[in-house]
Amino acid sequence: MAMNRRSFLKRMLSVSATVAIGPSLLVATDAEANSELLEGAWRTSGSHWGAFRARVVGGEVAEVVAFSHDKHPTEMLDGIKGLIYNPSRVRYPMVRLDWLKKTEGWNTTRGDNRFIRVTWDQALDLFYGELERVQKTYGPSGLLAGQTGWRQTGQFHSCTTHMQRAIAMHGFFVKKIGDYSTGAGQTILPYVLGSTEVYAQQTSWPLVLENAKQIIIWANDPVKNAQVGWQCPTHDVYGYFAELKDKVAKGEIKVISVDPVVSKTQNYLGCDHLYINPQTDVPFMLGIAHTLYTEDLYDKDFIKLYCLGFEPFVDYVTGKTKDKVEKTPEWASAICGVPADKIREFARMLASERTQIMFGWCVQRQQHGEQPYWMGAVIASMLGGIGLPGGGVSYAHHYSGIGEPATGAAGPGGFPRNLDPGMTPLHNNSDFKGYSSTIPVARWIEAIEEPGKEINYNGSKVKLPPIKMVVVSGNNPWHHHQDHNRMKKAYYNIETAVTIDFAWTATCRFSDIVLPACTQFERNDIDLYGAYSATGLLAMHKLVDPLYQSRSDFDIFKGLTQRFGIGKEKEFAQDMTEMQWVEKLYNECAVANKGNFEMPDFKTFWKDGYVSFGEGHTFVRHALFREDPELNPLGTPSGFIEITSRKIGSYGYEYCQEHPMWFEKAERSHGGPGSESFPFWLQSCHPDKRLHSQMCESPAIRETYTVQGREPAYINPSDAKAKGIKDGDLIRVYNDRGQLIAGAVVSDDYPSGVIRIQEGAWYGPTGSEIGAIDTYGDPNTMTLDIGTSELAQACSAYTCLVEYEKFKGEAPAVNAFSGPIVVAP
Ligand SMILES: Nc1nc2c(c(=O)[nH]1)N[C@H]1C(S)=C(S)[C@@H](COP(=O)(O)OP(=O)(O)OC[C@H]3O[C@@H](n4cnc5c(=O)[nH]c(N)nc54)[C@H](O)[C@@H]3O)O[C@H]1N2
Ligand SMILES: Nc1nc2c(c(=O)[nH]1)N[C@H]1C(S)=C(S)[C@@H](COP(=O)(O)OP(=O)(O)OC[C@H]3O[C@@H](n4cnc5c(=O)[nH]c(N)nc54)[C@H](O)[C@@H]3O)O[C@H]1N2
Ligand SMILES: [Mo]
Repeated sequence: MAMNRRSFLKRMLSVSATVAIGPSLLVATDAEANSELLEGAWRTSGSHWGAFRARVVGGEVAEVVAFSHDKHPTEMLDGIKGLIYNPSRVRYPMVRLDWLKKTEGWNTTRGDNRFIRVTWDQALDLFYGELERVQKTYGPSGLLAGQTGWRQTGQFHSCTTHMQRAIAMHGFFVKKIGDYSTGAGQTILPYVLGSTEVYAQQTSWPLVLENAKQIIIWANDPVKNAQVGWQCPTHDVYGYFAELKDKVAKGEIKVISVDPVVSKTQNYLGCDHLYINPQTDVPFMLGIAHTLYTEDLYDKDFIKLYCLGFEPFVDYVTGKTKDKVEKTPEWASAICGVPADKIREFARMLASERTQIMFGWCVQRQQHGEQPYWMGAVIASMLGGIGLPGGGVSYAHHYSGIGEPATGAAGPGGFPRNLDPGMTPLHNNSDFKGYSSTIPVARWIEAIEEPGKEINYNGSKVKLPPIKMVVVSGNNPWHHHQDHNRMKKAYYNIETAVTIDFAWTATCRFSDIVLPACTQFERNDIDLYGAYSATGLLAMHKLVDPLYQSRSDFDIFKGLTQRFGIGKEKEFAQDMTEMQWVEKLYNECAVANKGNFEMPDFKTFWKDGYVSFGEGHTFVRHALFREDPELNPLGTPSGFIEITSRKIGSYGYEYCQEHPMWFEKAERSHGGPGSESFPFWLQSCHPDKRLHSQMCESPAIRETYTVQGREPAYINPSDAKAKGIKDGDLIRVYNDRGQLIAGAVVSDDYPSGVIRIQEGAWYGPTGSEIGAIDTYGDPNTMTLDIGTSELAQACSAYTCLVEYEKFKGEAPAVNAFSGPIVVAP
């Protein structure tokens, strides 16, 4: 590729002094790769928020506009510039003062945020030294590097993959199973429907719109949640939402949102609302099942042909077994708050016409979260619509464009997470000394707290390993994990915490070594356009050079592996540069698609920034199974829908038995346990205007929703009035586990007894002491950290009660976004 000398010189001149001393190993190659992208030219990129083009002027991103193929761009694109340029950027490698000096009590001062600046070499030497020490002292069970999260998009620069491959070259480490999103769902549904369902393609929206007469949006807010995607979203699904809105207005499809709150989706569609008390979907569904059964409204043929174990379930519903209580609508009503007549009416309505039930994921991110999903499958089976277009049950229509027609094109592969054949770790010791090498993802704090404890998990025993070192990249556990004060205390047992991030999140604050990564906008990559639709491929053109002393994760881990021995960094990188990798992934994708989709050569693709795979095709979930259950069995033990699971029954668990059941929660509002002391249910739903904690740091977009600079807390007008709180006031929200300051937004969308604070708000405690008030408003300051049940051991963030009051006195300043307190060594 010929170097355009003039643009290269111009680029060099526009690079600021700090960046010029930056150590990128790949500057020459990058400049070459971008040489055709002239100063001031539009560059293309994908992201979790959608595709866009950006113009760079004078070495700075000047403008970001939505990609022309995206007809429904999210306003979160306005936050992109703020991700690159903001005071929270991690600028230099930093080491925590008390940790480095081993000051007395050094292990209890994490979170005081005092750090000293070190060079890259010093930081990587320290990181390597700690890996050595922990492997030699404790072996592989001492190191946790298995957590993953919403690292930025890009097939090559998947940062956690880089971290895990590098560490695997050093030695074995503790890994995780499951995720925070769907831990309960992905564990229970394979027993019931034969696949996780939550990450599977679902019936295409055009077929749903054509065939469904009724859609139940159950614990689900797709209009809010489809704004982001695991890979770059096309947002085509918003075209279908618009059609649905139109059909609702014309009375062609009846849509009901089953939710304690009035969601963004309900407001958008103008659909009906069925209010339900929080965490009580199972009693409501049992009441529905009771009506369908006793009024003979269920599809007996479907149950006979496609399901197993209906009778034991019916015996439970009719009160013959277990608690011997008949699950009448009256029984259900007393718990779920829906009048008994309304439950009957709802059940009759479901049975009257073809109904598509669409669950969100929130309802399984609570204690016993396995049960509502299992019950949902049972209700859908009784209705008999599974496998029909516009019928049955789905658990993913809100996620990553699922339901958009798909082209079937192969997407690009990625950088390898594991070692290549023939590679061996420096410390080839896989002896976990009887501890488990894999733990359910959300039980890691419990492991740090109580090493050696045995817990049940999905039919097996897990012995929690004695973790002494934690390495985090591409996720932010000090927002995503529950009960931060418990985390603080648990971390006293940790000897070393290393974080690699571009943003000075709370996870950096609670770490000992922090390495500055660059953002996706400071490197080249390739993205799939439409995670499930495979609509096309996007070039992710580097916009600017890595800011300050940040490096790409690829470069960071080349630097680390260099310390493992001569030539190790080459082994890590398979001796290829960033651009060679991007080109290789593209070319392999072209080979995989040969004959079906013709792709231009790499140079042309890189110049144009986009390749389209054309129109997608429609699909009906479970249609093949319905067509012939013998020829196309489900992946369950029997091949049928398992209303009763012998296998689960054989585990002998208390809170997940052989068929779905109602279990009372540890904490529940509206008269449930704990509500006398803490009457309000805290729902820490996914944020409308950011992706978890990402973009919370972006000042322009944060200003559009904060209240006096704090995270909003959405509360009910009569509750607010009773407490003398007005819209715009600061409030203190608290329970026995923690406290925070938030800004009140008083809205009729929230029922009495409910408070919403969106997850992902940056944790900014006033100090390192247990119980310090959070100045910005991270709900995980207060959430409960327990597993859903012995089956999935998944995140139960939505089982949480709190109290709140008007904030009195002078509120401490927000300290979440200003980076570390830099002290002299
Ligand atoms: N209370 C409550 N808690 C929850 C939830 C809830 O509903 N309620 N939801 C849960 C769910 S479903 C999820 S998925 C999790 C999400 O939890 P996370 O995935 O941990 O959340 P993110 O904020 O996306 O964190 C990603 C982090 O990676 C960093 N990062 C991004 N790209 C790169 C990169 O290229 N290199 C490096 N080095 N770093 C990068 C970002 O700056 C950010 O700090 O939260 C869970 N926690
Ligand atoms: N804008 C944006 N979109 C996102 C994300 C983001 O951070 N920002 N994160 C993505 C990720 S990682 C995930 S996992 C998904 C999350 O997807 P979900 O978990 O489905 O999303 P939530 O918005 O938290 O919850 C959906 C709805 O469930 C309702 N709900 C909560 N509890 C109950 C209950 O007990 N019963 C009933 N009936 N309803 C209940 C809530 O009121 C809310 O309206 O979203 C994805 N999409
Ligand atoms: Mo998630």
